[in-house]
Amino acid sequence: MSTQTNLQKDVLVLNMEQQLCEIAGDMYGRKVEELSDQEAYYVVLTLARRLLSVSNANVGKKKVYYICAEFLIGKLLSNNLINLGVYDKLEAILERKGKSLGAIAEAEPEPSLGNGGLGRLAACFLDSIATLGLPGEGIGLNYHFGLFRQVFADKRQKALTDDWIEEKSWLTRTDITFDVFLGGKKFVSRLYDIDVAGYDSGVNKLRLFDIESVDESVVKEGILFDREQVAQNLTLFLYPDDSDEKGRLLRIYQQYFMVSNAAQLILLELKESRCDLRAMYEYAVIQINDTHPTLIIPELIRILVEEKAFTMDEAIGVVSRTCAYTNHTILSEALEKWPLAYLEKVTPQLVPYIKELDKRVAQKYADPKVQIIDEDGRVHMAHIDIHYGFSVNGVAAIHTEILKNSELNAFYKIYPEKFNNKTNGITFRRWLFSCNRELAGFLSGTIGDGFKKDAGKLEKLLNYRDSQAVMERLSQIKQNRKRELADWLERKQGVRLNPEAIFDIQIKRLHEYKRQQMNALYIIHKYLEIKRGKKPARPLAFIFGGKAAPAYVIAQDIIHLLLVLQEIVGNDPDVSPYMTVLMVENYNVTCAEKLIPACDISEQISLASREASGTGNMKLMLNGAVTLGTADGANVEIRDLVGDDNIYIFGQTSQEVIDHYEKADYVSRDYYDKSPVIREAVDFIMGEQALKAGHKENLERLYRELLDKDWFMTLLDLEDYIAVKDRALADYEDREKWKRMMLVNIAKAGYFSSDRTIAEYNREIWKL
Ligand code: 26Q
Repeated sequence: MSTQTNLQKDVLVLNMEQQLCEIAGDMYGRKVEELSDQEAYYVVLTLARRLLSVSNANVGKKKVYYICAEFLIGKLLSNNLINLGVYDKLEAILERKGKSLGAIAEAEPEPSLGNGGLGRLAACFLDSIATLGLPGEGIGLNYHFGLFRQVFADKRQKALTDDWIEEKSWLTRTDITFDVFLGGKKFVSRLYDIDVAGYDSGVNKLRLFDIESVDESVVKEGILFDREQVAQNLTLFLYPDDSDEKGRLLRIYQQYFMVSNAAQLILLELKESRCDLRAMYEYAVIQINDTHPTLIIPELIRILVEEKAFTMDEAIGVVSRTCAYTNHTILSEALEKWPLAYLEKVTPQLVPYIKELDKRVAQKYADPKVQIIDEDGRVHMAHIDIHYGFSVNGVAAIHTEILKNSELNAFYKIYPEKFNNKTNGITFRRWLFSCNRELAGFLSGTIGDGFKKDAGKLEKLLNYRDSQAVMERLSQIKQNRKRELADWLERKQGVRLNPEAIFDIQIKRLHEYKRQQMNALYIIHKYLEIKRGKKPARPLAFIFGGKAAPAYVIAQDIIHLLLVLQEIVGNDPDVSPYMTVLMVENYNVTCAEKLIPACDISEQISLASREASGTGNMKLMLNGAVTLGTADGANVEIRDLVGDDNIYIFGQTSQEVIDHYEKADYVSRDYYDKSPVIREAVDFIMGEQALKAGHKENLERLYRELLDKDWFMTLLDLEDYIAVKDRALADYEDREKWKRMMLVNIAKAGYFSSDRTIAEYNREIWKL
């Protein structure tokens, strides 16, 4: 905690320069000034690890175990230095030696141990748990290859392996090993720890389990590998959200491996703190993220019954008071249902317990919607969490309402007291202090440092809503980030963006419900307008970033369309002075840190009711972007905070969408037939120009999908989207108005600090 003194750390910080030189000497036999950025990175890493190792741990009677299959932590160096309170000092020391800390930090390989929102949220939460001084740790898996590296070849996504682990890294190999039984065979795990520094606070741990027998050479081409050899491939890969059947069986192996280790670690720690297991819930709370760690429930029950002499009733009672579940998605296809036969194969030891849990539910409730095992013999993981946990939360207000009133309504009727909302948040340390130091510095200078510990204080900025000088500075800072982004993209991808253009950015995983395809249709519409002579007031830059699960065919097709548009627009001299389309390759946390501060218009255009929350929307708002979005997920709360004048909301409401699904009355072809604007844009996909630039196979499939199915209702909102987006672009020309909108968005972003979210989890669920 900040109030605790820590002499050892203070001394280290005082002698930081000397330490740095000593480490450089020991590692390379050279002076710091003579090191490459890469070498300097390892030196600074070593120094930071030393500082972490002498920092105080956050301890207390009760601890939260945040179990998650993904922790998308991103590069850690800058963030750790900021949280340790030494960034500025170290930057100055290095500068005197002719080195740039920013450039050194770039040398770190990014640990991409997550697919997207859920994994990044887990990383933000660890930062806030540590910052608030709460005892807690993350538990997950040490994937040798993070999410695949995306490259574009022939205007298609290619997936390559992402090996991020180097000899010197943030991982600490521990002596803790456990036996895990998979498919009846014994495997030995090992625990690796990563220190997580709180901002001006103590340190917690992220605990990642691994297996020693993993063999990276089983990877053949791209990310293909032999899936039969469990021992060699158990923690080899993070699975892309949405995989094929074989991949899925391996997912269960991974999930049980994670959960078995987690259960053993928790019980070990409880033993060390001499807790009475019958009061386990007074010492531990387990937060289950999505259904991936659900098997921890039957696993703990099994251990208590078989090894700790609990009766079944006692075990179920204690575990149910310890576990809480967070739902991160309402797409029914994403709610895990595993065939019992799979579980028999991977974890036969759990099957009797799952059957017992099922039997108890069946005895009490007749409704087939709430059963654990359905008539097809599939185990509904979320149902285990809801029946046998004490809390069920959604991740944004509207999402929780949809869970209560529609998706999980049958459960809400049984357990209204379990349901609660915890609107997501983001750590301002990474998403403001680190990625936009100039903005953070300017804010400190204007409204004081208070917002750094209490994000709500950002509202003080509203006092300056009529200050020309403040708004001018905000706009200059945005311009600086746009220039930096343009330079970086030119180096990275050889495409030059005009920093004077409006930067319209959509960055997130590719998914039909997120509707990148709707943005693409807008771009086609704009392109054709310009061709007909209707020039925009200022150049437009449409920037995308995101990966598509390799098995998700339509998502691949959408990437293809975007790359085709990038080429058509880029090669057309009539249009290229007025607009650019750019799909950033291999979008990851590092890219996000450069794109977000440079954004003018934040695209949050999911089909209403489908995006649980979104967190990119919060990061973009915090950095002064204005949201163009549907009334979905946290966009709704953004609107409530900034007011209708400071956001662009369009499209049908979540209730209207839910009604369409219920009545099955949405027919995309009707919209196509009715509207010449829609028809023209959709037809462009199969027009001569597109077919010449792209592949018929991809384009035709996407075209047919839009016309014959369009499950996520792209055409439903397209006309409204075009109208509102055009209005936003026109408003941008009213520079005063726009700058004030930027200011209001920044000022109101405080609510989305993950410190607020975590304080709520703690107050209402964890009670640490
Ligand atoms: C499941 C089975 C097999 C393979 C992969 C998966 C899998 C993996 C990852 C399913 C889902 C995910 C990730 C989900 C996710 O990121 N959800 C997002 O969570 C964010 C944090 O709460 C929300 O802001 C987003 O709205 C939500 O989409």
